[in-house]
Amino acid sequence: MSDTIFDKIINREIPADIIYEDDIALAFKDINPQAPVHFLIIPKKQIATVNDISKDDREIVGHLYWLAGEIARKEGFAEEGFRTVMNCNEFGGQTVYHIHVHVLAGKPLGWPPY
Ligand code: DGP
Repeated sequence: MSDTIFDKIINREIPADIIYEDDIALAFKDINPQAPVHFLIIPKKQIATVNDISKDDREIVGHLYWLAGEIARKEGFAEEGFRTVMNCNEFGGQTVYHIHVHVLAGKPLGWPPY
C-alpha cells in the first residue's frame, strides 16, 4: 500500500492540528470541518478501507473507537453526544484511503446523511 496524506501527517512531513497520539493511533482536527467539533482518529498502521481490516486488526480498530469516547469525555462533549463515521470506498464517500474515524460534535447532527 502506498503512503497517503495521513502517513505524511503521522511522519510529521506535513502539519496538522494533532490533539492526541499514542503508539497505535493519532487524532487530529479535520481540515474541512463539518461540525463545530470535527476531528479524525487514525491508526498508525496502514489499513486502506474497512474492507481491509483483518482479524488481527480488531484490537487496533477497537482502540480507535475507545479513543473517540475517551477524547469526548476529556473534551466535555460526551454527555451531549457526538457521531462517529468511517466512510468506505466511493459510495461511502471515502477520499483518503487510510481508515479514519470521523468524530463530529458540538451541534445536533442531521440524519440520514444524504
Ligand atoms: P473521507 O472523505 O471519509 O475519506 O474523509 C477524509 C477527511 O480527511 C476529510 O474530511 C478531509 C480530511 N483531510 C484530507 N486531507 C487532510 C489534511 O491534509 N489534513 C487534515 N487535517 N485533514 C485532511
